[in-house]
Amino acid sequence: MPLVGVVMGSKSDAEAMQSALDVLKELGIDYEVSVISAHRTPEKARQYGLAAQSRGIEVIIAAAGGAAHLPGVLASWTSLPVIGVPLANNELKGVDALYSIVQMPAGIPVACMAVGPAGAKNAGYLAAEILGLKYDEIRNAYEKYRNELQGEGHQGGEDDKQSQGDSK
Ligand code: C2R
Repeated sequence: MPLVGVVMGSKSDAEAMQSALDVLKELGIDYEVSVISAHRTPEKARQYGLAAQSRGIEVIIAAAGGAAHLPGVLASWTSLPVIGVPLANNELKGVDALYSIVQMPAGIPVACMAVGPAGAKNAGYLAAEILGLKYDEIRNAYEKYRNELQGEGHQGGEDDKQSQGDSK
C-alpha cells in the first residue's frame, strides 16, 4: 500500500520528478504517482486531498511549476504533511513556483523544497525522515544512506583541502 502520494501538476513534470521517485524506491518506500492540477482539475484535487489519509497515504509530495498553487490546495483538503517541490519550467525559471509554494500564509503549512533536481531528491528524503518516525525499516534505510554519504566525503573533503590550501 503506498505511503507517499506523489502529485504533479502536469505530465510534463514527470522528468523533473523522476529523482524523487528514485529516492523513494531506493529507500524501499511504496508510493503512487498522480497528475492533478488545482486549476485544471479542481474537483480531482479536492477528492485526492480528502481521501488520501483514509487510503493509507501518510505524506504527500506535490510538485508544480509556474503559479504553483497545487501543494497549498492539497494541504487545504488534508492534514497530512505536504512537501512542495517548485519546478523550473518557464521564463521565470522556477522563482514563480518557489514563491507560490514557500509563502503559504500562516495556518496551513507546506514544506518547500529547493528549485531543481536537489528539491525533487530532498522531497524523497524528507518523506523518509517523516515516515522514519513510525517505520523502523524506513529509518534504517535512510540512516544507511546518510552514513554512506559521510563515507563518500563529498564536498566536505574538497572544502577541507581548499581551506588548508588557503591557510598556507
Ligand atoms: P503544461 O506543460 O501541462 O502546460 O503545464 C504544471 O506543474 C506544469 O509545470 C505547465 C505547468 O503548469 C503547472 N501546473 C500548476 C498547477 N497545475 C499545473 N502549477 C497547479 O494546480 O498549481
